[in-house]
Parts: sequence; structure tokens; C-alpha cells
Amino acid sequence: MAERFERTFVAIKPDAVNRGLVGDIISRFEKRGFKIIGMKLLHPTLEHAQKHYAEHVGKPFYNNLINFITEGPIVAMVIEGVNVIDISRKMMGTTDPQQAAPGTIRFDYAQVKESNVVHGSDSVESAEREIAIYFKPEELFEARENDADYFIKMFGHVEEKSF
Ligand code: IDP
Ligand code: MG
Repeated sequence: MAERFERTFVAIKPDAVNRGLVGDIISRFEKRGFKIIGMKLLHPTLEHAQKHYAEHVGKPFYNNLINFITEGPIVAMVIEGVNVIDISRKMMGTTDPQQAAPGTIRFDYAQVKESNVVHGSDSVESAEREIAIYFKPEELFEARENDADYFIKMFGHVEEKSF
């Protein structure tokens, strides 16, 4: 797979916020090395929900999905990294937790697809669209490469490296 630097929209859904899973879920993405460049706790409005799930209008589960996502706060995040769109969805597992591979977020934390704990964009286009629903450009921050690079650039006084 080509290595592409990407951004994606991730939401920790109301079921997971309510169950106190926020820290565990964020931690998985951080440990993978993905950078959080935007994050907020918010209660999605009907407008948020309808825009977010526009592709599912008319499906049998649509009304339940809208009710579910507007039920309580979500943690909305933008994360950045190499192939983050595909990899973060792999980390989440399949839509139906019953089919998800052990070790994925949906396998580990959920039982049914109606409350499957997380959302992740499925393409570059979806990511752009979904990020714009929940974030203003000024709410996104530049990811630091790593602390060493940052301090070298910032202070420019590191004379040698030991590696
Ligand atoms: P995804 O979240 O894995 O991308 P989508 O097909 O985009 O899955 O569906 C959006 C959300 O709608 C799912 O995460 C799930 O919560 C819900 N959903 C999808 N298919 C069904 C279904 O057949 N029955 C009930 N809920 C569903
Ligand atoms: Mg989807």
C-alpha cells in the first residue's frame, strides 16, 4: 500500500463516552503514533447528525442512528498520520462488533452495531467533509514531528546527536 500522509475524522460515540471509554480509545490512537490535531467534547445537534450520516438517508437503521448519535456528547477528533484513514478503521474493526476481529476496538468494547463505540471516515473525501462538519479550520493544530525535532528547531542549540 502506498504511504500517504492523511487526516481523518474520528468520533467516540455517546455509548462509549457514557461508559467511560474515552481515555482507552484515545490512547490506542496515540500509541499507534497518530497525532491528535483537533479534539472536542460536544453534543451533536440534529444538523450535525444529518450532515454526518447523509449517505444513510432512507436506510432502515437511519432514524435510530440519528437518535443515537444525538443522545449525548461525543468526542470529536481529527487525527493525522500515515494511511490513518484505512489504519484507524482497521483498528476499529468491522461495523458489526460480532464480526470484528479480536483486539479491535469494536470487538473489545461493543456487542451490537447499533452502539459500536466509534466512527471513522472511510475515504479522503469523507474525511474532508466530516472534519468540516465538526471543526473550524482554526480549531485544528499542527502536529509536532516529535519532541526532539521540535526542540532542535525551537532552540537550535543541540550540538551533537548520540545516534
Ligand atoms: P461504519 O461506521 O463502519 O462506517 P456505516 O455503514 O457507515 O458503518 O454505518 C454507520 C453506522 O450506522 C454504523 O457505525 C452503525 O452504528 C450503524 N449501522 C450500520 N449498519 C447498520 C445496520 O444494519 N443496523 C443498525 N445499525 C447500523
Ligand atoms: Mg461509515
